[in-house]
Amino acid sequence: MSVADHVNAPPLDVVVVGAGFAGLAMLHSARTSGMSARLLEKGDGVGGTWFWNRYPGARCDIESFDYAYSFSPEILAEWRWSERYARQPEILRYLNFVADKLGLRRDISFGSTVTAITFDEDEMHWTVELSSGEEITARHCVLGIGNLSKIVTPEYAGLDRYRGEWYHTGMWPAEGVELTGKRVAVIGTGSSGIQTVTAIATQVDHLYVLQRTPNYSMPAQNRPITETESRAVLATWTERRRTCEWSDAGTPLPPANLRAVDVSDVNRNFEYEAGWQRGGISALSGAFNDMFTSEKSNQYAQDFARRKIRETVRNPEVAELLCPVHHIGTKRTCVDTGYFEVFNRDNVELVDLRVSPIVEIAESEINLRDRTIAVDVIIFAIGFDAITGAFDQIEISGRKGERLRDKWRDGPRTLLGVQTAGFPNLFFITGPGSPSVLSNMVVSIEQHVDWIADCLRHLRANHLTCIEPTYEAEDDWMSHVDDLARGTLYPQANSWYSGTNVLGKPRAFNIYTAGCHTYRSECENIVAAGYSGFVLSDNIASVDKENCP
Ligand code: NA7
Repeated sequence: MSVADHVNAPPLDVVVVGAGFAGLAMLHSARTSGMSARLLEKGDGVGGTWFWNRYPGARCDIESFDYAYSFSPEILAEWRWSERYARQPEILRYLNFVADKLGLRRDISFGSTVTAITFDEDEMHWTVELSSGEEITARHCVLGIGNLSKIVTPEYAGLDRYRGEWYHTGMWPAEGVELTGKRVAVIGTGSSGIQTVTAIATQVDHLYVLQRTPNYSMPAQNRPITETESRAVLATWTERRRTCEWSDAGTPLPPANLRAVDVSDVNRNFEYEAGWQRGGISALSGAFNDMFTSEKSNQYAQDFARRKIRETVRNPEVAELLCPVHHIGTKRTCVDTGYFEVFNRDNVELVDLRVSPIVEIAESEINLRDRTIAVDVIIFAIGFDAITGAFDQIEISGRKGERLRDKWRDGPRTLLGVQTAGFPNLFFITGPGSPSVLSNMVVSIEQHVDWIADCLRHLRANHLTCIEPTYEAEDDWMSHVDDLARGTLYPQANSWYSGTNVLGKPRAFNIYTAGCHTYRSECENIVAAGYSGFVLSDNIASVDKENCP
């Protein structure tokens, strides 16, 4: 069937938007629950983040064994990861393998950009409008549109006159880009920039790394996975996954029991060094339990990370420029294999944009305040309008015609990150107000997919037709999320976590910071209490009456 087959047809049970990890799992779950479902995806293939982010060196910062679905024993048994941290092409192959294995493609419409989603109160369904003008209807709508899917568009004076090639890491051409022997500038030193720089340094003629803010980066300690290791991990994988689900960040790392402020310098450095050798995003944050709550603890970890940079980068001036000063972890920590070493190469030059910002881009060069850089290729690794950006790309209207973008003007409002009041039967996967990007996304995605599927089955079993949070419960939840965040160092940083990387976006830290374990308990308790904080009904009129802002 195609989209056309659903036009003027009776409403589907579920329409899902986005064919990344979230959407694929949701489609599968809806189908296995006996619901009619269709998934709409703007790209030409499955993959979401991993479909678009094909830049050189793109790699996951969660271990491959844990960055995988748990719902299919068959997939688990048949798939083999080749490296501790998988590269983008391998993750994309995995998602294609899953889509084929589960026969998902027959219910996916590719090349289908959703432009509007409108709730019809008379008919009690959602109308989903595509850029083609086609419309389909569904009783429930689930958005798996990603936390990092709307790129920050480069807006530099003169870019339209630039004659060279330019690319954004988040929209990298599928056919790849030939960079051999070229003069290349990478703008941005977040995860995407750091991975790109490391991957292309040996290939290009000259590489300019244009840095505005230096970032902390932990060594991946990446390595191939042998068949023997795979078998050993798979033998106890179910327990490992359960550990992830009830952990702080959705990974199998044992919880740290000590505070950095309570141990001697020798012991502290011993723990940091052990973490460094273990590698990965929690190399330092996993060593003690107070890095995100204590200035002093955070300072210890910062000092250790800066010392590593100074030990690695031979030119002391360059090393100082690469040393970050913000609280470690409050901007997304990067993971690398040889990033700082790149700056010991003769063909790599670090350019400090704080000293000399970009003034404009000319026909064949970038004009900085103090100098000009002639380049053949510019790579913008300048990030995403995260968390809420993807929502803004769709005109979403709920009860009484209220627009989501109006409701969320000062920041998103949800209960649990799965629903927002006034928008019945509309669900979000890893939405704002949930642990989302502070956790292993696949574990958090599966939790939400299970929660939503259970909820839909509950509605069906009880002959109910709609669910939405109460405004009161939503306010309480967002205050709770805010209180938790204020107890940490996170909100102090300028980053995509709090929206400060996008001009004009309200500063708001809407990520649940108390960990996956606590969040999971909160979700379970709400269900056990009969979906407390939600209005469940068999008619919209009673929802209208009961739930007012
Ligand atoms: P990030 O982490 O938001 O990094 C973007 C980088 O680009 C960061 O260094 C920014 O500096 C820099 N930036 C942004 N705008 C500009 C302009 N106008 N001029 C110069 N430099 C700029 O995005 P990524 O794509 O690297 O990573 C996103 C997530 O994807 C990552 O955390 C992983 O979870 C996967 P700033 O810090 O704002 O000074």
